Amino acid sequence: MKLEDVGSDKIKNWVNECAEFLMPDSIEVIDGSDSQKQLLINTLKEQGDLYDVDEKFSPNSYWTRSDPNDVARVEGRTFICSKSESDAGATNNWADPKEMKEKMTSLMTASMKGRKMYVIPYIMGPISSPYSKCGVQVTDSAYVALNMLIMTRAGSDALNRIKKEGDFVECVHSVGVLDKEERYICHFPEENLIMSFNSGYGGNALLGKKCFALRIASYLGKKEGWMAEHMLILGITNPEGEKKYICAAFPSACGKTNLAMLVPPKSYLEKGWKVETVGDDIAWLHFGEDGQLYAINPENGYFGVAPGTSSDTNPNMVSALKKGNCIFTNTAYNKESKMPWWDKMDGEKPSKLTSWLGNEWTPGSEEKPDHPNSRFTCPASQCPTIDPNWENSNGVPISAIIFGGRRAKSAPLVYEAFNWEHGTFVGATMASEMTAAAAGVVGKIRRDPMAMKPFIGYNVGDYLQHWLDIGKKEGAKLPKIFHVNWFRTDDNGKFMWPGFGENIRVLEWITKRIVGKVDSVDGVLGKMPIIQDINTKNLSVDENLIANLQEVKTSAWKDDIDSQEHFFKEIGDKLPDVMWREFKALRARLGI
Ligand code: OXD
Ligand code: MN
Repeated sequence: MKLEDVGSDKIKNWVNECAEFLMPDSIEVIDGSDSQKQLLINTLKEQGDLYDVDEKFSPNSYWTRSDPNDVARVEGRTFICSKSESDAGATNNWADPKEMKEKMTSLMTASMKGRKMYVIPYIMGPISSPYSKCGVQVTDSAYVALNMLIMTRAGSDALNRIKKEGDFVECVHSVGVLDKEERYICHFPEENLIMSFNSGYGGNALLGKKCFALRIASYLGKKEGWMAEHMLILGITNPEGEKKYICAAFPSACGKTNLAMLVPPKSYLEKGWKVETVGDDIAWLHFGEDGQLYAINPENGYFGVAPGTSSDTNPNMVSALKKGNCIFTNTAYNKESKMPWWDKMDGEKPSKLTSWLGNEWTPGSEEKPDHPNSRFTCPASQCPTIDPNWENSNGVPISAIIFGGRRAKSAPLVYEAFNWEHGTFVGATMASEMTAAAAGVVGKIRRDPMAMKPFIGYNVGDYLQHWLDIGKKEGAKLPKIFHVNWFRTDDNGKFMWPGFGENIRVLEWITKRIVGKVDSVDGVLGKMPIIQDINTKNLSVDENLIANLQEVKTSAWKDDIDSQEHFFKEIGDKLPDVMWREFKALRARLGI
């Protein structure tokens, strides 16, 4: 579509302003049509950037690889440009908005010379939900345009909505020359503006996702009385046919996508338990008229980590990929069979591959064939367990919020917060221990409040206050808050809990707590399950397993308490007093 035909002066004027300094050779508006999508694919193929994937494995799917220096989010180069520095807070890099805009405009000047500029109107959230919000992204990357067509509702529906509402988040993106020294991902929350330069990686370049749906949206949520959270959304139905929706926040590498698509073990399936998927990464939560919190998934696709994805760990994801329409980025690729390959993928490891770096790979090669952060982009609707309400305009009613982390010794398998304020504290003190593979410092605690540390678009102290304010809303029927830990290890460093599909045993307890079917016992950390209430039938485990998993050893909490205190001090004056009160109460209960 031509810019003249968009029918919105607001979009036209803004795009022309962008074009003035970006200086593209031509402009094309993304309308979402199949023919246009095919042209994007052809363009990338002609450039040698996109390769066919075997139709029998995944039809209409492609393999690509990125520049080796551009494979992940760059927190150090990500900025919140609020007028006042104190509005960015301890967890963000801050820059003055006027200075940063000048800097970005100057850096990006003429960056699209010789290139086409794509204009992508898109909606975050179901097309006609009152809770959805629109954006328009300009970009010089056909790869980004293609991915945005999967990850968001992009094209004419979005254009029509923007024409009606007049409002959109302005998203300026150019891959530039991928210079990592001049890579900037900048957010201007007070102006509904995002500027991103020198990266084509998902989290830095598909601006609807982390930049809009979390950083800008969390700021808007604070202003407008709702919440944008780094949470999966799932529906769980028990054998009596009662269904509850649950949100869950976990830091990266804790299995969020796997939990969202959980396949219950045979004994649960036979009884009639069912888990359905609303979203795997982001939830926008609003109060309904009945005082309950309702969640929508603002995304339209999965941007999942490929390594580790298999029929054992996530059969639903594998089925979704096999339906096609996917893009595989930075996995390895078999040029003969046209198959992507990643670590732990189903089937035999081929003896010859093209690595993510573009080199010929054989088992003797020193480099790894796939990048550990290699990804697939896949339409959400293809998930076999997609929830019938996943696009419901009103969202789905949330009965529980789960926080979790990777904790070898400290956190038990599950506990429930005493109340909303305590639950906010449980979320605020969320943490995960780094694995040897990731950081080389096994056991080092990384604090990650609500798994939102890199995604809160304003001051983390104000963010925690917003959680407390949500809890004070008159007439609110708040979800219960829980904490889980699938990663406790024994003295030999082995995981004690089987995890994956068996996690439904913990979800079962949670659903029973929601309706008051089981009691709890007050413990040091929160309300603990009565051991027998966690079902271990058909699990070949030690009879003391649950008791061992629920044990809270004071000695294991000493470092954590010190690290919590340190983190709260870092947050500074804006940390709500309630957080210090809860911290002191926990320390007293632990007796340390
Ligand atoms: C993330 C992601 O980095 O979802 O959290 O990609
Ligand atoms: Mn995420």
